[in-house]
Amino acid sequence: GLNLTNIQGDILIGMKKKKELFFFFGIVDALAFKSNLKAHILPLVTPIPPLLPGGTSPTTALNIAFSQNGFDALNITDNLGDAPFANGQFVGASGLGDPGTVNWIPPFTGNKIHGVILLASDTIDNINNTLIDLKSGLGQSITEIYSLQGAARPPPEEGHEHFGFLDGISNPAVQGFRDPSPGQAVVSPGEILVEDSSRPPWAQDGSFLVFRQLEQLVPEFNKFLADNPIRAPALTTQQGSDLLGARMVGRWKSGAPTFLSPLVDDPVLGNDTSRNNDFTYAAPGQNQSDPTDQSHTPFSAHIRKTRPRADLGLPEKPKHHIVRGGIPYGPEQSEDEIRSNTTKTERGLAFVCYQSSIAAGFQFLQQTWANNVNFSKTDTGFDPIIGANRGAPRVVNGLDPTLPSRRFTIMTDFIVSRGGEYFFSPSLSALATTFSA
Ligand code: N7H
Repeated sequence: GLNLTNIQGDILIGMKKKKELFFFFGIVDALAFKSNLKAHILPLVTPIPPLLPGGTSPTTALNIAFSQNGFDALNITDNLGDAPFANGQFVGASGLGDPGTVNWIPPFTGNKIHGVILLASDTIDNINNTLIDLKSGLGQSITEIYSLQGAARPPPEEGHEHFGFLDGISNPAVQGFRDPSPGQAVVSPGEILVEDSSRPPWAQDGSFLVFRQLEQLVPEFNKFLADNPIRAPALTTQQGSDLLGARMVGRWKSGAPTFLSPLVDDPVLGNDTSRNNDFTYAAPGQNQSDPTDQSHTPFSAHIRKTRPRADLGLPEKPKHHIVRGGIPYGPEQSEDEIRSNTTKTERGLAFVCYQSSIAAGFQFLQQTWANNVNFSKTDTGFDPIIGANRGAPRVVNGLDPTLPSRRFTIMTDFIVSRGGEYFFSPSLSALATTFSA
């Protein structure tokens, strides 16, 4: 079985608090860092059990992860066998569809970040108090490079990302950890946690953490929907715009899947965890999905590109699952931004996901599925949400259910990558040995 007390909590369950701070640091003095880690950080690291229902979650939960440059700084020379991790995200930016690194914020350029500490709590005050302890514990052994404060949106938008859609609905269930809810993907632990014997023994129970600061141009996204409503006799203009947005994601703002509620939102369905993920894109009675049918959910829809379910045959193929644990950052839109259809203050998603292979997980989903105009069928176009064409216009097909051949050309991205890094989130026992002195 899984050694839950040895696994950092964010990996399988998420720290799930209202506020989360990402504290990015460089290591200045390796030996001092290792002894400070052992004395002051390790006791604060939150494994899975306290985060489980009925567990006693600490006021502020804490996890820590290291980049390849951090490994180098600590003189940890074992090869983790993950090429994207070894190269760092900066080198691979264009491959992910970013227009190079022109939009990257300076802290993420040049692979200068050695590690990240994730601090999650219900208030920013709690986080800041833990941060003070942490900084005094680490002293001069580190240097602070950058912090990003994430926060759940205020009610009634709590749990929704900045475009307005409920998030955190569909994550895979790891076999032997928790029972799957209907429609949830079931994956072997080795798809998320490092388990194979080709990796160093101390890497077992760890996972690769992908971090991306993804800016969302919310007023611009809303203008696109307002300008391009789906037109059908039964729909008002507003309903037509809402339908376009829902088909871009594959879910309505409430979380209801368009596959189960194709024309209007159904908030009762959206809220019902026994039904809101229970579908495969196959028509009833079919085992495989109908290769021509996108009447309910476009092949290009964000959730269909990133988890094609029956489109690749059933039972669902292993390998390309990730556990997502991001949180929004930045303020709500101002009146001025809404009026002018123009973003004036940055907001977006502090995207976090976990997998045992970045090449098979995040990188595959972004490059081979979302950015691939011929996935999962010929000429589907880009994923209209995260698909990226190095800043060039993106063609998206299948969005208009009244005319599936209608091609949309999206001139500007609604999500702008501000950069990120690849990290490894070690087990608690590895933190106590390999990373300690
Ligand atoms: Fe995505 N969005 O608001 O539109 N995502 N995503 N994502 N995403 C999902 O099912 C969003 C991003 C996946 O199992 C939902 O939990 C935004 C990246 C996967 O059926 C919504 C951003 C990658 C799933 C969004 C963003 C993924 C998923 C529905 C960036 C990987 C589950 C809620 C700002 C490369 C698919 C849910 C499944 C769901 C949005 C990024 C992947 C609403 C705004 C970079 C695998």
